[in-house]
Amino acid sequence: MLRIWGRISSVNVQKVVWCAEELGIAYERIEAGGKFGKNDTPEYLAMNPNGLVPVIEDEGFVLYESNAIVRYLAARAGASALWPEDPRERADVDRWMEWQSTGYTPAMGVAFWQLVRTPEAKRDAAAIEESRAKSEKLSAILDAHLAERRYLTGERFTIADVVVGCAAHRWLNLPIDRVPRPQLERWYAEIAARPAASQVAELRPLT
Ligand SMILES: N[C@@H](CCC(=O)N[C@@H](CS)C(=O)NCC(=O)O)C(=O)O
Repeated sequence: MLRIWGRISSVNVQKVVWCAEELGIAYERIEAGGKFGKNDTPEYLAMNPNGLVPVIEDEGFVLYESNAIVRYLAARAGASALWPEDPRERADVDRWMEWQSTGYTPAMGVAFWQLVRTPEAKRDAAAIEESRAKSEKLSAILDAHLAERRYLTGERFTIADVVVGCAAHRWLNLPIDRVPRPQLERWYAEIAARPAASQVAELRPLT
């Protein structure tokens, strides 16, 4: 059976769990990272020398990096609807996955850590504001893009919606003032209502 190491409060673990649920893949999730620790043990570092979650093990095949795992699971299930085979359609999905991992999630990372994981007395207001402003700029791009289509890459739900959806979940639940983004919120409400998203969507407040 597929094994997933990682705490469900991790945005990167959420992507993998959501994807496995979408694909109907049976899995066992093992708590690791954060308050659960384990990710600094020699056994864990042998699977992922970065000591980060998630990691999967699938019949002896070990893989880390959440977006690579999500792609692997879609390919393993032969789920071309979730990760299209047509080169241009696939590139569009991949583009949004890159946008999430290199842009959107890093932009909101500081605000998340400051507001959710740092005691109020130790917070850095300027750093939060910088992170908020960057996240708003990217949220505006997402909102405008979603005004033209139901899902990120068109009329079909794909793994791009899973990974950007996890980042949007984090942004839309941060205790921070946000500019209303009707299209982003409309899209997020639709994908968060999918049964496969329940473990992600139920995480309120963020932990
Ligand atoms: N690029 C990696 C990033 C993984 C990552 O940063 N994981 C964080 C949680 S979101 C982590 O392991 N933090 C340490 C911990 O939870 O103990 C991925 O996408 O898998």
